[in-house]
Amino acid sequence: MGPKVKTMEVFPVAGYDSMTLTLSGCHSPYFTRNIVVLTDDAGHTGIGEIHGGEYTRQQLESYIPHVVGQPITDYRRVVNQLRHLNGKKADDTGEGIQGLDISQLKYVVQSETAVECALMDLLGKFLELPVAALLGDGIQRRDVEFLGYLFYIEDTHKTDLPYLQDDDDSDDWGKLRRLPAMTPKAIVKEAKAAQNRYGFKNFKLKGGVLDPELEMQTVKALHDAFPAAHINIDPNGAWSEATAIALVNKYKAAVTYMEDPCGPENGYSGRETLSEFKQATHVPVATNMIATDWRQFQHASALKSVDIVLADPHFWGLHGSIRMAQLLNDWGMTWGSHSNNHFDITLATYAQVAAAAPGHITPVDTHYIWQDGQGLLKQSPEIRDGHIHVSDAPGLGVEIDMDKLHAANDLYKKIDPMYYDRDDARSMQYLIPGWQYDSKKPALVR
Ligand code: GKR
Ligand code: MG
Repeated sequence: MGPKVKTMEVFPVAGYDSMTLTLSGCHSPYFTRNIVVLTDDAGHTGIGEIHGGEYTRQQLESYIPHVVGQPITDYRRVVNQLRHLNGKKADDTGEGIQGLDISQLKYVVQSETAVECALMDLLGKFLELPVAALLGDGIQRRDVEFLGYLFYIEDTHKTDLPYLQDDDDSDDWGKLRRLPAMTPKAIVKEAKAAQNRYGFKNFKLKGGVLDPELEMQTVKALHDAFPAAHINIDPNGAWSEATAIALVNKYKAAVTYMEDPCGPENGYSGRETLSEFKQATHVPVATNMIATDWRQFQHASALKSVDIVLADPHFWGLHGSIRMAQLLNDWGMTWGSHSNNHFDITLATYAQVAAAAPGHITPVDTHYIWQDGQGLLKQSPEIRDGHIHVSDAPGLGVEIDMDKLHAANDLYKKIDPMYYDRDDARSMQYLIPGWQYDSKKPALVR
């Protein structure tokens, strides 16, 4: 039967963030995550990371009696049982996970995937194989490309919130990532600093913040500065279909693909408007909004609404994400992964899952560059030349640093509980009093 799980612990943790902007508002000074740590009777430790917040922490804690004592080799049965304890997605409006209404995010997160990850880490250590070798048809690539994820950044001095400043003056990236960046020029500078540190070849700009024309001017400035780079902008469905078509046709030379350029409007679903967008522009579409489960995916593919499905393992599970990658590859479509703020355990997980995704994949999203320096591992995976190398090291290929984990857990206990669940309206209201989320209005257009 192999080793059995001896202990399971759940650590809510916090880290610092920049004042980055999205359709949902402004990132808070802190972000939170939940970390699962398992030990087995073979003496190994397995880890998994998932979104923060008390709702998810409580779900994870309720899993403990169903995990402790179970054989790690039978982990699929264990995870399947947890999945059924969760029941149905509570927010299923049919439009997908993310109208970027952050209050709903907790219902989207599949907390059992943190346990799946930790169990696979243990199994990999037992079998002396990387997690990627245990997924799908095994390792498909050793070097996984990540994209440079750029954000507009607001001036923290407009608030009295405890945003971190001056935490890293080792290079331009360390300095710039905490400073305001609201113009095409400033975003190009941000991209250059990120490229210098991480070697990114390709970039994504988070949109849904300024007037769409201004955001496309930023995309053009990025294209002019990095003519060989693939550039993608993601307004999270905020633009009208007509705006998205007009702007993408105007700036077509600058974009390689668009991520959720438009969404539901006037009685048409996001799957319908994106299908029309594709017909009108012939520009590929990526999504983490309209194909977020298999039933939505079936409709999205029938309508030919998407080309790239960003199947984040936190939402699909590690095996679920690879099941999607295999199907997309067989159908001539493309796999990628969405991300939220995360620590380095998630970074290692993305690298393992992407290493097992067959065929051509799109560079993986990561927010990690905004958190770099706050790792929970003895050694964080390194992004070099825009890639993470997946070695033969077993499991996730990394080891938890318990001192760092306890420090991040202490920070969680120290911060105001109002930060436990993500609320991007709070900081935004310093910029625009009374600001409220509107899925059809860029955050600074009111
Ligand atoms: O972290 O603010 C953010 C992102 O906007 C995130 O919430 C999105 O879910 O990055 C994500 C996306 O690609 O839509
Ligand atoms: Mg997206």
